[in-house]
Amino acid sequence: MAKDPVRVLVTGAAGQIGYALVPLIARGAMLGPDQPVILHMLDIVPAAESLNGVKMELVDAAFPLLKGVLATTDVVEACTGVNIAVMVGGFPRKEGMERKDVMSKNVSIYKSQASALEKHAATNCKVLVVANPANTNALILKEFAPSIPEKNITCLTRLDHNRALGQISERLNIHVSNLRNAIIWGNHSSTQYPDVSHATVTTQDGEKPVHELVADEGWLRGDFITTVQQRGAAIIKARKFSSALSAASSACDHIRDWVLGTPQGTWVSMGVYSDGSYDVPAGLIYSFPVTCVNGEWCIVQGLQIDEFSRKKLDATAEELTEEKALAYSCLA
Ligand code: NAX
Repeated sequence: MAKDPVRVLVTGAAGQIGYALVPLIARGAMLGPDQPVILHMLDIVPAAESLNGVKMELVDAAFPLLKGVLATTDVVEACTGVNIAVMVGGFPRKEGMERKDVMSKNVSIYKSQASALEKHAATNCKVLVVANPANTNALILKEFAPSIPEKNITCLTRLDHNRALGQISERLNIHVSNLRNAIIWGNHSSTQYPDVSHATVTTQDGEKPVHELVADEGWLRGDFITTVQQRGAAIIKARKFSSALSAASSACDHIRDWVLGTPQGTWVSMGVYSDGSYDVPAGLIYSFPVTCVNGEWCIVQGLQIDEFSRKKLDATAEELTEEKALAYSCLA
C-alpha cells in the first residue's frame, strides 16, 4: 500500500541551497525511494517570482514521488501541517564577513518562524536548521517554540562531518564509503573540532583505526583539522558562492539518518541540545556523535577524550556560549 505523503518545509527555497535541495527531496534522497512528499517552499517577497520559477521546474521534472508543491511567502501557510522543517532561509555569510555580523538579522527571523512552526506544524515535527549561525538559530528556534520537544530541534553539522570523511578518503586514497565514525564537535564555525580519533576504515583485514593508517599525528592534529574548519571559506573563494550542492546533500543525509536510522555500528554528527554529555555545558545546541533509531537520536557515550580533544571541545563550547549571549542581547 502506498504511504501517505510527508510534508516537508524548505525555507529560503529560492536560494542556492534550496535550489539544490528540493529536487533531492522530490527524488527520495531525504526520506527514501518509496516515500511520497509534498513540498512547502517559503521565501521572502522579493524572491517570490524566483520561488515560483523553482515550483515551475519541479512540475516540469515530473517527479513520481512529488504529490504537491506549495510556493509561498506566507510563513503561516508554509508551516501548516509540516512533518519536517528544513530551515535554510536567512541572511548568508558572504566573503570576508564574520558569522557574528549576521546574528541579529537571523535572530529575528528565527524567533518569528519558531512561533509559526509551534502553532501550525504537525505534532512531532522534526526541525533541521541549516542557516547560519546554525547552532544559535536552532537555539533561538527552540526557545520560541517551547511546545516542540527539544529533541526535535537540530542543526546541520553533517556537511562538516562529510567533509572530514572526504579529507581522510583523499589522504588514504580509499572510497569514502569504507570510512566511518568521524565526529564534528561543537559549532558549525571555524572553532568546530573535526575528530577522527575514533574513526575506522573497513579493509580486507577488518576495521582499522584511521590514525593507524594515516600514521601522521601531526597532519591529523594540524592541517586536517584546519582544512575541514576552513572548507566553507575555501569553497567561497573558489566558487564565489558558498557551498550549495554539498550542503543540500548533507541536509538529506541528516534527515534520512534521523528518520530511517543510522547503520549498525555507525554514528553521525548532529547539532543537538546538549544534556551535559562530555562536560559540554547543557543548554547549547552543540554537535555530538549520535546514533538514531526509530526517529530518535541518542548521543554516543563513553568515548575517550584526551587532553588535546578536551581543549578543542571546550573552545568551541566557549564560542557557542558567547554566541548565545550575543543572540540574547539581540533579542533585548
Ligand atoms: P542564499 O542567499 O542563496 O539563499 C537564502 C534564501 O533565504 C534566499 O532566497 C532568501 O531570499 C531567503 N530568505 C531570507 N530571509 C528569509 C526569511 N525570513 N524567510 C524565508 N526565506 C528567507 O543562501 P544559501 O547559499 O542558500 O545559504 C543558506 C544558508 O545556509 C545561509 O545562512 C548559509 O550561511 C547557510 N549554510 C549553512 C551550512 C551548514 O552546514 N550549516 C553550509 C552551507 C551554508 O553556508
